[in-house]
Amino acid sequence: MARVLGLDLSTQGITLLVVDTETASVVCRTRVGFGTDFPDRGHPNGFIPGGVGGEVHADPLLWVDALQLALDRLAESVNPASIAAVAVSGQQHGSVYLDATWQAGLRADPSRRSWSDAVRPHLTRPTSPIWMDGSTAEDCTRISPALGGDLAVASLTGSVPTPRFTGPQISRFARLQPDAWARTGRIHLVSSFITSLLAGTDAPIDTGDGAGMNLMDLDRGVWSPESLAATAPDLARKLPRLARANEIVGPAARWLVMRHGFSPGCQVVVGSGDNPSSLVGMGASRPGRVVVSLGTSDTLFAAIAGVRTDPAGLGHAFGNPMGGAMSLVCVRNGSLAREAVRRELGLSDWDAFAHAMRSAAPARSAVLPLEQDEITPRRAAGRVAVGAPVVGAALALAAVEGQALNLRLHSRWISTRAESLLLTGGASENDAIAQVFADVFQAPVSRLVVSDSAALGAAMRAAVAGFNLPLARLEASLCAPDPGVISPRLSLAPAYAALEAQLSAAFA
Ligand code: ADP
Ligand code: XUL
Repeated sequence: MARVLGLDLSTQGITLLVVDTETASVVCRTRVGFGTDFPDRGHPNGFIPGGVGGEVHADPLLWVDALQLALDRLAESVNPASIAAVAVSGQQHGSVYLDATWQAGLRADPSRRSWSDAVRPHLTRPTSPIWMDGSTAEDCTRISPALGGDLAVASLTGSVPTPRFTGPQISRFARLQPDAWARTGRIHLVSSFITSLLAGTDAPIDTGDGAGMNLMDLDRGVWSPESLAATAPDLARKLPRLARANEIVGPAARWLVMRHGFSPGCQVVVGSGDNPSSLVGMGASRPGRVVVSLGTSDTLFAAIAGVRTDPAGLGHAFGNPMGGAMSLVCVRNGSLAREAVRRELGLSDWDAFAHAMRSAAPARSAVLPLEQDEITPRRAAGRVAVGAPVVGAALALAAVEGQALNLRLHSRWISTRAESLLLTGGASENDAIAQVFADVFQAPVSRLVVSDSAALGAAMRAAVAGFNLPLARLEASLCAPDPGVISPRLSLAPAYAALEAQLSAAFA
């Protein structure tokens, strides 16, 4: 019996899913929260609080320690030696900066030191900028003209120069810390960094996650020499190679074998980003299905035939791990903004939040709660309110309506009509929130029986790459929809169309 492991390192934690490939079923789920399991580290939501000038960084050593804890927890319920292949999904855009000898650290004797002790001396930048970072506006402005302007960058790389993307992040680091830049020999994305640890060797970056850097020629799936030259000196030498998402990186690292009980024959498959992985885990890697993920960020994505870019410069095209491309819209103020509204209303849990939502009249008003500066649309923190004034606990409904309308408005460029919406991410289990997405998009909303779509997609990639298993067979059992479909209330369509128009006007 072959088992595969999907590992998702997201903003707030790590989720592991073990899938039995014969029965195509999930046999184990394990989770470690960066804030909940490591309260002493002071990063309650997985990133370092209090960054200035738009900086949002995380501690890569916390990721490494959490990885070891997650693997220890896994071993409490599953024999790790039964796992035949593993693949990683990582929060996109985050980057780790290492010296040229870091591979020696990967090969250090696992019986003597922890994984983080082995990595620490090789970090040339102690912290990692993540997708929430907005500190690189100046770098985006520098990169753009050298490549013929924003739209030329979008048609080359899939996105206009975007502050959270890794290229602008690299540009800022090289500009402001030239000595540390000179010491840097390798830059990894979160997905390729964790994959490197698991394989004990320097792993490539897949074209799904690589597209989130403003450095890759999206059509050809290779690093763009012009983008590299416009970003930072000597960059080509510091990047791993690019690979297709079904490549095997190698067998399990000595660490996995000696410390965590994996079989030396376990194959490590190339990693990918959390959104590309989630596309696979939702059974949506062929065009026709639209996914909304309500996690720390709220995203909407779909596989597309051919590459399409957002003329407004806010949406993105990434590589689809199963071939072709995907479109994506990402809103920064997702779950943490909903949590802030919940706190403000003094609602003790999500049931109370859902009750407040159901007690208010729908489609009267919309409030976009921007706790942090927003990226879609680009707007400073604050609230944008349209429609009737909102009083008291009605804010719970109006805020979710504002978020759904904003996602609808900014995904129109994808021009794939959502015949139905597939919902995933932490907030998707909330029926009241799911109802708002059904009503605003005027489409039935389904969720899958397995809710950890990014970890599931990684496990499915491990099964396809490791055992050549047909994707359709895995999808048929693992991506089964939950029977509880939520239908849209058709009578609300005109009122939501009017609110969407008002929101659009408020952004103009
Ligand atoms: P990420 O993958 O970005 O780390 P998740 O998809 O795991 O995030 O989602 C985590 C978020 O889900 C939490 O921050 C929490 O606000 C939200 N969440 C969890 N359960 C619910 C619920 N029942 N209703 C609304 N939000 C929820
Ligand atoms: C996508 C994005 C986020 C991160 C974190 O472009 O920035 O969705 O992948 O989940």
